Amino acid sequence: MTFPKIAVLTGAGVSKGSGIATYRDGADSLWNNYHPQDLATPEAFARDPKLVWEFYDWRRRMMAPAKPNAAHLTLAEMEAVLPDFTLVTQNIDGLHREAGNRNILYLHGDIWSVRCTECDYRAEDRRVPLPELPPTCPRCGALLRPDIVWFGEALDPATLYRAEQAFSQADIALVVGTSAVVYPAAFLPHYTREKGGRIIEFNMEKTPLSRYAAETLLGPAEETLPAWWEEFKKQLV
Ligand code: BJW
Ligand code: ZN
Repeated sequence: MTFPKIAVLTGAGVSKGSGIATYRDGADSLWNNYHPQDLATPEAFARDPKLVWEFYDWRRRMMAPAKPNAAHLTLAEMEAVLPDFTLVTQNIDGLHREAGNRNILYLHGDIWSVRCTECDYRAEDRRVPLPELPPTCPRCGALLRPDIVWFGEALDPATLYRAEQAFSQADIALVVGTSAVVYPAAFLPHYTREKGGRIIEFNMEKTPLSRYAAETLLGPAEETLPAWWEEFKKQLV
């Protein structure tokens, strides 16, 4: 039997069922309450690193108790079952790793990692709260920053390349819980379609990608994704 090649792009909606606020939908979403240009840009960090770190320390406190939900667990099972499966996430919360996925491409970085603004120091740091804000580099004493990709910053080219390859080669692109407005991430599913593959979208509502999708399954991904996978698995045996 030949297994289809599957590439998955996830966004904040996949973690909504774990209690983590999304960026753009609804009154409790992050950018409805904070201006990204004040907090999630290199300019904001240069202007006021302490304020930016206070924001991320607060986010880390919100995310620390969160547990993977049924959508994350389904993606971990898919990785275990499918020989050609790539998970690409825009999320920084680490819940895919906690669910058991091992092969994850982080497009926008990881909130549990810090890196130096001057030298090449980079390390995992899961302390909540951080003892000192803003934290400084143990190697050279310069400021540390969250190891995430802010607006206007380039994504890691090797990670982006691997993601582009996976979507170009996939028979099916699953797009889960993303508003599909932030680039270059939002372009990835189009590679699959350009090569004759299908896009299947899982979201609460339609997005700019929906018109390119073979199907948009409306509803919480923690319900629709496990249900889709249960049906899909039947075709594999
Ligand atoms: C559910 C659900 C449930 C709810 N089940 N679903 C014009 C055109 C093209 C590009 C640009 C442009 N102007 C500017 C740009 C560039 C910019 C960009 O794309 N901006 C757009 C907003 C227009 N992009 C960049 O700057 C990127 N870099 C870049 O382009 O570099 C160029 C360069 C090259 C060389 C040198 C230098 C530069 C970088 C983008 C980095 C994004 N960073 C962030 C912040 C991370 C840090 C932090 O968290 O603080 O990443 S922004 C934010 O958005 C975060 C997310 O990963 C990203 C995507 O959001 P996502 O995941 O889609 O979340 P939401 O909230 O938008 O959507 C949630 C969805 O879930 C909704 O659809 C809900 O309906 C759904 N949902 N509950 C299923 N239970
Ligand atoms: Zn350093």
